[in-house]
Amino acid sequence: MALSFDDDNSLFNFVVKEGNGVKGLVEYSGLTEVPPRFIQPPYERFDKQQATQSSENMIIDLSELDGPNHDQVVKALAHAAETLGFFQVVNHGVPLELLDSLKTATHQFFDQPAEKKATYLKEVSNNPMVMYATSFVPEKEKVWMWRDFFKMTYTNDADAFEFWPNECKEVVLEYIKTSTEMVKKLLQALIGNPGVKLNDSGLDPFIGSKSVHMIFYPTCPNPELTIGVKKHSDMGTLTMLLQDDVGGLYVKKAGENLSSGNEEWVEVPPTSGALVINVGDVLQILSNGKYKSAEHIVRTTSTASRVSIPIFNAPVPVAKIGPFPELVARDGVARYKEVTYKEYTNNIMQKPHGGKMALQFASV
Ligand SMILES: O=C(O)CCC(=O)C(=O)O
Repeated sequence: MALSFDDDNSLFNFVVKEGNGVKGLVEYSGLTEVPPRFIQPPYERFDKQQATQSSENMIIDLSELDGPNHDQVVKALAHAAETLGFFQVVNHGVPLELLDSLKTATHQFFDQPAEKKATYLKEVSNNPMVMYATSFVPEKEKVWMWRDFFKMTYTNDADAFEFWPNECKEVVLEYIKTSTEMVKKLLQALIGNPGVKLNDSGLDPFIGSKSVHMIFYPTCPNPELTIGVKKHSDMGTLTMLLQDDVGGLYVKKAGENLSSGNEEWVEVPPTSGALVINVGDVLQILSNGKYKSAEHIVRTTSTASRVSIPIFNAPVPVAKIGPFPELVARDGVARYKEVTYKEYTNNIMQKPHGGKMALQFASV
């Protein structure tokens, strides 16, 4: 008997509990309309006609960071972090073949049968280092996002070797290893620009928690009604993201008077060989508001499925997050109070995913 996906219970069982995900739903007897559970209220939807191309060049060549053009590159990084909060980097030191292998590994992971993926469900795996899920927290969300994801938490290489899936652990570990160098350089440049001196070990507490997500956005029969990821800013320090050539990531232009419904969105265009970088809430706090953790959104499309692979670089839970004293002295005011990262994330987890409301928790 065919399943009816208008019934919330059978939808939950099929998509979440049995591990079919949104991908399985699309593949099941050729879905022509999304079930009501995926229909977003109008204020959460996204119309790509309203988005624009950025008038600025978002691509920064990092090969110049160690050469005679160092100061210009730092200026470009700081300008991007202060304005859009998003930029893309090329010549970043992460091998291009590795980027291809990561996209392939992501497709291979999601192409596995539901029974295999279901072994990584939170309730099944009993392993805090991996999690396969759909949407964000489907048990709690009234409306689901149109995506599946697989999260790998990084603590150290030995744990990753033991607990991550054989099929992708090597390639993902290499991704972390090669990108951490670059992330440290970016942070040195961004934090050093307003005059804060931190050596490598000073930076470590702010990027000591890492997780890698492999995300799959299936094709969607009703892109105008659904969303891949809702508007949100990232809570960590700096996010690095690899996207394929399908596109769908948009960033909100900063502007105090751009209210809901009146927002301006700019596409982050797929760029061969580039990695997308964005400022997280923590860097906004550390920089006393100089750098912006921009809200972003992922739309769905009916024409192609999309994969992306972000690494979320975040502080260790006990790290104290507050504006650097040098910046408070320079600005004459502390715009945020000091909280531990654990307090910050606990506050976010109690709220629905979305927007930038979490930052108010740390605001003075
Ligand atoms: O897939 C993307 O391009 C962005 C993903 C994202 O924003 C997230 O997972 O928080």
